[in-house]
Amino acid sequence: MVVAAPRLYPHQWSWDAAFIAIGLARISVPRAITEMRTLLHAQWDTGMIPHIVFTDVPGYFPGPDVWGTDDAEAKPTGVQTSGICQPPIQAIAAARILQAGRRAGGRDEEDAEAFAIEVVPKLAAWHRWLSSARDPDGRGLVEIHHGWESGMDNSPRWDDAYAAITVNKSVELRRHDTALVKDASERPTDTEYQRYLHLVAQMRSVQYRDTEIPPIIDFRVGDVFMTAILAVAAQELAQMGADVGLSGQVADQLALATKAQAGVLSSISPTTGLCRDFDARSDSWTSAESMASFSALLCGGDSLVCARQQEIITGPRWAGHPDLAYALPPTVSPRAEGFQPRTYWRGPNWPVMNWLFAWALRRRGEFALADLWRSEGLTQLGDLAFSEYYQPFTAEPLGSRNQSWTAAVALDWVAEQA
Ligand code: 9WN
Repeated sequence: MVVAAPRLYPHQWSWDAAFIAIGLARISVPRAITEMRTLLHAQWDTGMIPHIVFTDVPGYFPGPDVWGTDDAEAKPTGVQTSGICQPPIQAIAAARILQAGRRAGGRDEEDAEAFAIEVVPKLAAWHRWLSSARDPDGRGLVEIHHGWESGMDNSPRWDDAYAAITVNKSVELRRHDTALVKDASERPTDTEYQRYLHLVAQMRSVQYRDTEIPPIIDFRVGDVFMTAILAVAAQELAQMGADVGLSGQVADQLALATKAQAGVLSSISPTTGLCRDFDARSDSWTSAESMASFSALLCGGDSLVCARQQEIITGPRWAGHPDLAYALPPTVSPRAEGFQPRTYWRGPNWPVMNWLFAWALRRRGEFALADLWRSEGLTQLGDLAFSEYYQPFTAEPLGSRNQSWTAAVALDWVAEQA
């Protein structure tokens, strides 16, 4: 397996692993398969793919002792994991591995076919779990119970939900991240971490049992971006299942994709035309503007909605802002109140997000914009820092260096462009 980053993240992360496998598939089908197998080996009995699979390397907080998932009945034994999940990129990666194997032929093709047959049922179970256990109110949106599940940890998307949380008993923070990333403003604050840990403690108190979490957790938000990814991932899986003769195993995936797509479209604000998350605790749509506001561009489903979102994201409020170093969308609009160009998910540009949106645009036939973001994205990565994120005006590399998924994105783009 590949760790998410050499020092900051010395373990395997779920959606990182999928992006990493997409990059690896360009240079080594067996390595891409190993990456995915390692992750899926840690899949819980419920179908959940945990967000972290721990190595025994120390130096990350919160580690296995804080998660305490050994008490969770659904966790497989012999592996240490966190107790939450992340966006479901895995079927997209599996389909790319199959494609790469078939392109290469020979042994790679045989391995990729065998791998596809092995993972189709696992990924189908994962999607089913997201669509059922994580949609307890039947709203059509995947509900998350921690900002980390969104992958966009401290995005303004979660500000209201987090503001409503009162942490009664503060936890001792043993953070390593702020020692490794020298400028603390690039990372979330201690107050944010107190809330993060509070939610982990709540889930742990019910041994991570799916049905017992919603009634007790202080964070329940329907995540529109995760839902859009589920919609495309389920479509990819339906196709891949049919390709390897396992149509029966994926019989529900297109319906599940349609439900997720409808969930995304139901979130569109009639005033802005943008997607929104739904806060189940306050029973209201959120108003924060972020890259997730453009989730319809990932899953499509309504050409007028997509055309409007594409116009906004390429306009001066976003990727067309005149002061940007590259014409790429920052995680938050530079014109939004609270935009912070150096702080994690509150403004910087994330290469992996550029890849995801460019991939989805290409898939929906939007070649010109997909080409532009690939070419701008590759130029940005020409600094060879492979940073976790970038200051959008100066292109200064921020967060971790040699972040694995950033390198993976570069590998895929270079090969695709060739
Ligand atoms: C918590 C590994 C992960 C990414 C997330 C990113 C960051 C972790 C952290 O790093 O989150 O999961 O410790 O900050 O926000 O998207 O998967 O690269």
